[in-house]
Amino acid sequence: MIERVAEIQKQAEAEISTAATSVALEQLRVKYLGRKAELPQLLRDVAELPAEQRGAVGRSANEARQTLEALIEAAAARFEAEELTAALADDNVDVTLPGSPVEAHGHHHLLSATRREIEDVFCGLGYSVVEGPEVETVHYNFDALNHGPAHPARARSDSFYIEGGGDGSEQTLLRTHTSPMQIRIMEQTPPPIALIVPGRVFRRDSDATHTPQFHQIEGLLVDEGVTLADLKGTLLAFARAIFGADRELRLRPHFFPFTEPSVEVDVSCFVCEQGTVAGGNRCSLCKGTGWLEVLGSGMVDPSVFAAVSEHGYDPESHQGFAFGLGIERIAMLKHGVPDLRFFYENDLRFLRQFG
Ligand code: 2NL
Repeated sequence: MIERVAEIQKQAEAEISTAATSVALEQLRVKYLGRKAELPQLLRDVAELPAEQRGAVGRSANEARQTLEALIEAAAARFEAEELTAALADDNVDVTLPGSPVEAHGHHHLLSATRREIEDVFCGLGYSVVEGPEVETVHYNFDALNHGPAHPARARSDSFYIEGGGDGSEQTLLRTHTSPMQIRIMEQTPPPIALIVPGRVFRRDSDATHTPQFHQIEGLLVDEGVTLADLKGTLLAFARAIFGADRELRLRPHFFPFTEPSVEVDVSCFVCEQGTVAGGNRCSLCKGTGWLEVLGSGMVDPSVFAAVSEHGYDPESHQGFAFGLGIERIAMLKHGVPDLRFFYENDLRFLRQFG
């Protein structure tokens, strides 16, 4: 029996030394040390041997088993190290190589792209971009902005009022413009200030040129010694950045509750020469006038400053200008969009033209 143990050990050692992979090695472990293998069986049978043989056979079989176990363990450790090294070499990534980014899918909606384009222009002029709440109080939306008690926009039929206000708390509504946030900023920040407020606004209106929800950007600058010339220069920079370097501006007198004087601002048409297109025909974009109305504006009315006078806004020492524009209107003019409703219908054939 002792010879048989030696034979098994010799054969196993030879096979273990030539095993080429950890899988092959595992097969050898099962073959020589597994439950059904000869050597462990031999060890189990030792108990049945005559007493004088038990010691010697048991010892040699046990030693053989331990030797083989140690050999297999050593070989397994070697394979593990080799295989890890190989896997690491395989996986070697040079993180300094340029990436291969996935191709971009989708793009901004034309209204978002236009808003960001306008934001960029005013950021370049040193303005901050600020956003505010869509549900506002009557105080911020109307009173502080010099909208008198009889102003038509206050009517239930023109604005979206939120239920409530009957318990003595202030009546709220969906903001009809983003200027309430400019009042909030003046309450928090002493002059000088320069900011624009983009955002969604709400009016009870619905036809080809009005939707109950649209997007606005309002701007406000307050400092000492600000004049209408500053307003015109600022808006000219805006008009040239958005509509082209050759644009001119025209200011027409108008009325807004929160500015005095107030002006409507036209930009010179960018598809024609003074209303006439090639061939002598009337320009269809500006209707032959040579001008496109783009926004409303003016010098901040002293009574608006009165609403924030305890925050450092004194109309004796400070002046400001403000303007409001519709993002939809700017996008329609610039890209020739014929109907406001295209912006909200989510027809991909429309949206994808502006990718
Ligand atoms: C338009 C043009 C305008 C303003 C908005 C404003 C804001 C403050 C003070 C003074 Cl906090 N004015 N905003 C000024 C002029 C025009 O919007 O077409 N609105 C109906």
